[in-house]
Amino acid sequence: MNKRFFITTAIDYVNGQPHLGHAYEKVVTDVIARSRRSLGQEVFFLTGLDEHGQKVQQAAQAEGKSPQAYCDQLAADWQAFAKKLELTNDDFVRTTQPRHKEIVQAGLARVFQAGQIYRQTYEGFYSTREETFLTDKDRRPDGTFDPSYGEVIKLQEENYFFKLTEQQPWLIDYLEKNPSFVQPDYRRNEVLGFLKNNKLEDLCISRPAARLNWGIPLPFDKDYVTYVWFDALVNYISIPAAHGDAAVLSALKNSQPSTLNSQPALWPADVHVIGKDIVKFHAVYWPIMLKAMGLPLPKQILVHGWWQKDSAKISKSTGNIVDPVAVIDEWGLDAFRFYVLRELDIGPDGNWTDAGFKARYSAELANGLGNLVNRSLSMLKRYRNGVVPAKHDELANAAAKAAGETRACLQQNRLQAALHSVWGLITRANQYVDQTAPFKLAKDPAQAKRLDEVLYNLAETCRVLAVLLWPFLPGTAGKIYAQLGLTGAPDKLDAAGWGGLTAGHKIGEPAPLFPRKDDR
Ligand code: ME8
Repeated sequence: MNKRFFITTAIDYVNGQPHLGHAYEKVVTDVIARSRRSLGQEVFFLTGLDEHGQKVQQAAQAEGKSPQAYCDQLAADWQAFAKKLELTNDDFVRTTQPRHKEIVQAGLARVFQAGQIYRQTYEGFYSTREETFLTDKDRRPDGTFDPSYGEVIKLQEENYFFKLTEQQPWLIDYLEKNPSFVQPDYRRNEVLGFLKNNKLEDLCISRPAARLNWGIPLPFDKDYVTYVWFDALVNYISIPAAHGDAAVLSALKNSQPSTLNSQPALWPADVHVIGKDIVKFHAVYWPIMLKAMGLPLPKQILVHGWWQKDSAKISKSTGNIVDPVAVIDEWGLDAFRFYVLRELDIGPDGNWTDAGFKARYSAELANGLGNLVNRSLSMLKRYRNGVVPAKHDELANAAAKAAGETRACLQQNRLQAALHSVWGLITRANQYVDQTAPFKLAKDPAQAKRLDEVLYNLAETCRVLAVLLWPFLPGTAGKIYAQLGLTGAPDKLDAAGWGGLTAGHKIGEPAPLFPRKDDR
């Protein structure tokens, strides 16, 4: 059975509506998933929601709802949001689903049996707001705890702990031997620095059910629920298990391989796309958990940066937000997808400004891509009745260069660099229109052959662009294809080879792709 390219996003907390940061991560992951499909790979793209925990329990109580009813209502909004972004996810996990809970319990049972989980009394400080234990190391220089922790109380409580300390040496070794495990490099170096300079403390993985009951019961002690990360991270294997993944099922459910051969293999994941704030959980806790469960590690953790707006933190309370739905409704989905992907490489932090958004819309989408496609196809329609002339290769090299670079970038998940290359071709083709001046050639019957050549080069460049753009701007790519009178979707990179349009083919109706907006 072929292994599919398995890519995941972080699963979002259901304690509010989706914001720019969530949208960005999901779009990045979608572009990688589409790229791999375009490159000919079989893909499984997973996203979803993280629904347990104290915050959800409290928010539900405040609204007089059961936690499940509260989650169900918000999950509908988040699933609608995934559709709004035109994500091509193959499944949508909710951690309250039985298929997930079952695997969390199987994983915990396995790690417990392996002697990696123990019970101990904890005595110390506890932040109820952040649901987290604190130590003296968390104090600020003046001895107090950061106000973001809210009330910090002294607590004595028995809990279950997952052994991490003894795992530190092999993990350091693994990170050193596998440079691509955490990307970009500076994130890997941060993880290595952290591991080399700190002793890992064992991880508390439970809360007494008497205090927090909105969680998955520990299979070996029903008075406790598992807490946050042992629940959330396991989504990356629970959904493969639900789809019959042999590796996960044989590790956690002792299923016989003979009964498991009808499904595509998913685990290990090829890429976990996550934000910079949850690197430690993915690059330190998750590998140790997997090893304890007898499963191989994911191939890569790809870490993106955080968005700010107008150089300040995005925050609902201060009103400094970007509402992705409002932007999409006003400017179109592809304008949103383009801005976030073109503006920010995967890694550094980004800064959204409305002026920057409008500038890119106007220069790169309306005047760049939109203008090229619209004038190319309109001239073909006007001067040749929409019929494609004989093949000609003046822009073939430029198109091949862009296609080759784009392919190489997509193979390495370098999305911003791919867009650079594609826009190189757009700029070249727009210059070609200005240099060859087809509107002048059209006035001179002696130049008819030259006009045919120019029109072919332009129309064929538009076709190649549709193929290269499909992972990024699927709607726009589809429109270009339709305006060219081509059927199907431009969803295979192999179709980017020069010469796809044949003489005599009749194109469809040209229409503006990105209407110019008046900048008042
Ligand atoms: O952390 N810019 O959920 P979450 C870019 N449930 N990305 C951002 C961002 C911003 N301003 N704000 C948040 C959780 N994110 C856990 C994950 S995974 C097994 C469990 C990103 O809703 C953030 O970095 O707080 C994370 O990758 C994702 O949004 C979900 O964040």
